[in-house]
Amino acid sequence: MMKTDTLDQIAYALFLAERDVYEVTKFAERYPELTVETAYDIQDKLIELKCKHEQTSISGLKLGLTSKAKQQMMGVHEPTYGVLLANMAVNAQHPITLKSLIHPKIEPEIAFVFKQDLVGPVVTVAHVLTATAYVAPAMEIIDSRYLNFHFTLPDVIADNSSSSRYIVGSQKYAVNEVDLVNMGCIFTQNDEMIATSTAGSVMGHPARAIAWMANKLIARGQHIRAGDIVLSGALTGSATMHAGDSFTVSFDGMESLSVQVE
Ligand code: OOG
Repeated sequence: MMKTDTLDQIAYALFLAERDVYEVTKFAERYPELTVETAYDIQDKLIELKCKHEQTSISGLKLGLTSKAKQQMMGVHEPTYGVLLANMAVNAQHPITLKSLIHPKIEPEIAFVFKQDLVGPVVTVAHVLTATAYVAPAMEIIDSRYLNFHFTLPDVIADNSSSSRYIVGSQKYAVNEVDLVNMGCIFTQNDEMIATSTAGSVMGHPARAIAWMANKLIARGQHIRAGDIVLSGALTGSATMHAGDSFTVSFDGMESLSVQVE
């Protein structure tokens, strides 16, 4: 068992690393007793700190490491989730600044916006689809607070699953308007195609990743709320962001979404 004080210290160290834009070393090496459950306790504490100090609130949730491409890239073989805050939302109309970020990467995502609460423990793909108001193309900027983006599963969970910023397209699509298994995805950087994928690369169906999370959340007394935005996890590996880059994600049947880096 780890002491509450230690959990508070880790949460605060991660909070400061993000606020003051520097890397920290992994905690799992120093605290071999750090489990996945304890890591989610740290994540909760980190979110509390961020809501209080940044005067923001929870806007939704994100899944991480739900596709083979991402699991292989990061050497972690289980999905994770994290919390999205209102101040992480970025408008695609404006160039994105990298000033306050450590070593940001960007990846294509599908956003689900909920019209009903979704409460585990027996949530299925069908329940997720019924509770969804709409889906939209999205991108997530991840920015691990760990040195060289290296972490173990508990480390990345404590760090809110590397969450940093998110961008959601303005066009909304009903779940039956798009093929959430076979829909192709093309990810381009500076007009060059860097990765392709299909919606089903996320656990066979992105709604399956969300069902997995809903069934995990209930064990912690939490659930997906009506109005929440949920990112179902990257469909491809992530791309390192540099000043001047542009990124576009194009899904079959959805309007493409582009961002420009300042
Ligand atoms: C962990 C978060 C990954 C995704 O969608 O796979 C993630 C990381 O790679 O830093 O958000």
